[in-house]
Amino acid sequence: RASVARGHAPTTLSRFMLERTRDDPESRDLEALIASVQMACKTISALVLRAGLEELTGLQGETNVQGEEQKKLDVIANQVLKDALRYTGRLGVVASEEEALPLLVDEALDSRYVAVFDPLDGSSNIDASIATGTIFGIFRQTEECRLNYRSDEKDVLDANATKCLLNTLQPGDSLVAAGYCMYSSSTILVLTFGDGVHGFTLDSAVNEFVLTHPRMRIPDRGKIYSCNEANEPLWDAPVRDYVRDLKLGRGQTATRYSSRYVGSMVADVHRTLLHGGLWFYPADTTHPSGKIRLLYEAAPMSFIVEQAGGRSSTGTRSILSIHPTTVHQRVAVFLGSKDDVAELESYFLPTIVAP
Ligand code: P6P
Repeated sequence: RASVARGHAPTTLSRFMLERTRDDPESRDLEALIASVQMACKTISALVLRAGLEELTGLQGETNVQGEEQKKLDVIANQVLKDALRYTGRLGVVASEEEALPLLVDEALDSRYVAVFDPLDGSSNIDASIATGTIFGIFRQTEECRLNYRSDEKDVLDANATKCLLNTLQPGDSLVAAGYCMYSSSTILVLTFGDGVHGFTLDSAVNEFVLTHPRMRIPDRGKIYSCNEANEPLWDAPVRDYVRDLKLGRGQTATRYSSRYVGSMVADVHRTLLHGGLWFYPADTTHPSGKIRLLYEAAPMSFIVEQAGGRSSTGTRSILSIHPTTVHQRVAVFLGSKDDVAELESYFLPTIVAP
């Protein structure tokens, strides 16, 4: 693993993006967007690290569109990301977990992209210094949505811009880039452009993301399942049967799985990506459509896991194929090693009725 200490130039995220655009000038706009996202992630990482020292823990005293009590850092992280994206000029619209509706970015110069993000997922863990993360996805706008406006014009929403705001609702299959930044014992930015997954660790000595996990691949099969078991009585029977069999060693591998659950999606998915297994948040009687949001949590994470050779499913269909109808739409999520997801799906198949 490259590092500055050994005296040879490590591959930083900036250098990685430069080399990409050298081979593919089309991706130059994406390079500018990723440069602003990485700047925002560095800022959020520093804020999370100092949360306890600068009284940034605790509640903002307001609730967001989800009806959830906003943490101070939820609001700050959302503003940091919007500010970072504000003047890239490459982005016309953003959708955030912390915003009721998609927003026009302040300046759009023939911008062809839309960004969706959860600025600080798992923020309820901040006060306990447990891992949290930023999740983001980038879609291309359609041709007629190559927006051009200055900040003093964006209040005059013409019909085209309004339509472009609605064009945020795209399926995960349409993502051109997705990633997450995990704020934990180290700060790791993992991202994909649809041609493999790469992980970069923040070297605080030089404040650069350094390539430490090139071409990440998730094992085809793992030995860990990750879910909130307190909800077990509320699950549908196929999920209950699947977990019971994993515990008893009655699954396809005839080995007993271990359980790991942080309760912060970015941390649980990152561990699953590295060690394999299955992370899931099923629908249940209190969350009939699931808890995880499709547009800016499930879809970007599914894109990353599938690009690393894994799979993602609602239990009965691919998550990436679902066309969102609302910004904050929720979905049941099972994602991880492809053989583990396939085994889970087999519990949802209608039982073959004996003739
Ligand atoms: P529960 C955090 O609020 C989050 O959206 C994900 O990060 C996490 O996986 C999930 O909710 C945890 O939910 O119901 O287990 O606390």
